[in-house]
Amino acid sequence: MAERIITASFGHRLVELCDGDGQLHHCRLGAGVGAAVAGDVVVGLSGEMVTELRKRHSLLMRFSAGGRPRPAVANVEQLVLVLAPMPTPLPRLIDHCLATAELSGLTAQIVINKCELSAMADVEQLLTRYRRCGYPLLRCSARCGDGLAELQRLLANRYSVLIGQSGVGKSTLLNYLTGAQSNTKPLSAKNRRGVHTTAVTQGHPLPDGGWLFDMPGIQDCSLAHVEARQLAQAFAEFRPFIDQCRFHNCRHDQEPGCAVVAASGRGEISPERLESYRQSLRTPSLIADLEA
Ligand SMILES: Nc1nc2c(ncn2[C@@H]2O[C@H](COP(=O)(O)OP(=O)(O)OP(=O)(O)O)[C@@H](O)[C@H]2O)c(=O)[nH]1
Ligand SMILES: [Mg+2]
Ligand SMILES: [Zn+2]
Repeated sequence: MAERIITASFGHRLVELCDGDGQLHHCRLGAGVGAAVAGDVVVGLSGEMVTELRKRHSLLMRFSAGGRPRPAVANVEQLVLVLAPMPTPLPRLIDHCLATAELSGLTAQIVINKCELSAMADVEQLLTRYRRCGYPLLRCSARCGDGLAELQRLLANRYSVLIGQSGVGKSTLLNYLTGAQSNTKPLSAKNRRGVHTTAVTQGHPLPDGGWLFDMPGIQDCSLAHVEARQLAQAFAEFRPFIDQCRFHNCRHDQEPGCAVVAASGRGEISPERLESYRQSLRTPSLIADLEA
């Protein structure tokens, strides 16, 4: 029998479960069961009560502003960061999402949607920055179909989660890939930003095997809870240099003998990524930072 997977968690210990036959049920969590998130696998079920969850092999955390990190999606292996030329990408938010993947032990793939728009020319430089960090990049357009077959191949038989700014087209891609009918909405006419259409993380089976989870657009967030050393490790291209710093507890800021700063001076680490790391360490609210 196929696995029984929690497709969404609604609070008040209410979850939606997809049974082995693809049918959806609303269930409650039994008293002995801890918090459940989308992607959890149910191994014990008594009527409409979940009595046991399988041990998770991965857990994507959500690092919201001003709070403790909270679990967001279980058992996914790859994080698909969706960008678009419109709404304008926010590099600090991209760095936040990539670091979140690294901290949660997931591989990250960047997908740039809406590639048919002429505004693509404005984001090429930014894309080069992330390619240099080693992140694979796929261009696609849910509107005109470019790159969608490749995206399908990338997701086939795997458990993946879509993450990114509101309005980049996560749910539009999900609908195409899974045949779901999730709500999608145009950008606000006033400020050309997304309008936060998707409200809860929701999983959908892919037609040829695997699952795809659609997350609400990232709102405010912060990595200020993460210890400096751990956060530096989450900036993938810093890793080869971290152990070469003079001080073991180097924060890669003003310390003498910092190998990360030296690598940035040689052009091996982008100054924007280094600055983003430093800001992530201290800011309790990314949005407050961006609006300051
Ligand atoms: N031009 C263009 N528009 C697209 C493309 N893909 C999606 N859109 C549009 O972008 C808008 C936002 O799409 P959504 O799928 O709702 O975006 P989302 O990322 O799920 O947004 P949230 O749920 O708010 O996080 C909609 O009007 C889509 O029709 C594309 O490839 N090209
Ligand atoms: Mg959505
Ligand atoms: Zn250093």
